Amino acid sequence: MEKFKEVVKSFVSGNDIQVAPLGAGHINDSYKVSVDGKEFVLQRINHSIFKNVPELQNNILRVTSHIRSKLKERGITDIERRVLNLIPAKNDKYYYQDADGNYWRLMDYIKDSKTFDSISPELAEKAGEAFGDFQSMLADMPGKPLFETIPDFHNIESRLEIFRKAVRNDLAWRRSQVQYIIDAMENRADAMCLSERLHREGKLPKRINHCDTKVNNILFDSEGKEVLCVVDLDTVMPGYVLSDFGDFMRTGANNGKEDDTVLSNVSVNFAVFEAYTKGYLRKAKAFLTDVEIDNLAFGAKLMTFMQVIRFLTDYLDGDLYYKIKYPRHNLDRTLAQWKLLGSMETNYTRLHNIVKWTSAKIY
Ligand code: GN1
Ligand code: MG
Repeated sequence: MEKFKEVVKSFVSGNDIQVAPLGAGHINDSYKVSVDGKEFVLQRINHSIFKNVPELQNNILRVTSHIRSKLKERGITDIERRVLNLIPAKNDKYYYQDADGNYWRLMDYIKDSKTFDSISPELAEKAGEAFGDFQSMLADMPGKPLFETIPDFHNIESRLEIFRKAVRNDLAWRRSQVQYIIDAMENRADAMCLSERLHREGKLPKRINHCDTKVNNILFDSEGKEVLCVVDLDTVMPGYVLSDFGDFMRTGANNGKEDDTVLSNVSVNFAVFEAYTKGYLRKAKAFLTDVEIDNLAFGAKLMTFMQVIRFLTDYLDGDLYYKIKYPRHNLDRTLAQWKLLGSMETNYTRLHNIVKWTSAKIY
């Protein structure tokens, strides 16, 4: 507690400081803090993953400032609930480094908000609008390109390289147990590199993406009816729009959980898929190219495949990256994501048609 107080006081002054754990992220540690009654979110930034915290915080500052100015132009009145607000530390930086080398940041807590791990079609449509709007607001952000907070974060070719290295090294002696999954993923690997090939051929652009469009990175109002704000901006960086579309589908359009151990629960939720597509294209169609739209459904398969690869890599490495709750957690995550991938593959024509027909109805 004394430690937390020292950190909080490096940002704001106060007497009565309360701290409680918050959220379920796999990477950073988050806390809800109250200082003399005013509420904040305090986060310890995982700097073994985000290696350049000053650049990371600078990205978030640029992105939130740009969004704030767009919301002002639109005449939005409750801006403090619609975009994250970073609090500067007393040293005027947007982070504080403690004596142990840990990095911390503080933000205003958005009141009367909640998150979901799975959602209804009605909410999915609103979430689609929110992420479509997020990309469109950032489309004209001035200045140099955003810093890549994790280089090659959603680059499947580089993810496959890292995966193959983990297979070769077999650090945790788990390879023989999962060889059948490794083989199944290798069979798909070449087809999954389509987006990188399209980019090299000049057919698929990079735009500012959120790069972690998990359903629980959207704050809804306390009644769970309206989207308030998109959060978790650590990975906002240049990428393909199909990644953002696909990662939402991976997490939102799944009838099961990301780490479901009852695999029969896991399959594509078509109603959510269609509703999100509708909301997203309503906001985004105007700035997307035909190639981007034609590859959105591929993005759902790609991001699910990538997540199988990432969880399996971490399982092979002996659980170095993701926080785990029990020893085989990364294996359960791998199996559940593989099951979802299978469901997307079986139904791919249907998913592709949903995007095509939805897009045809939007002008
Ligand atoms: C991580 O921050 P969090 O827990 O929402 C990860 C995402 C993965 C996700 C899998 C920086 O997201 O890329 O898709 O876990 N973030 C990072 O659930 O690696
Ligand atoms: Mg994240």
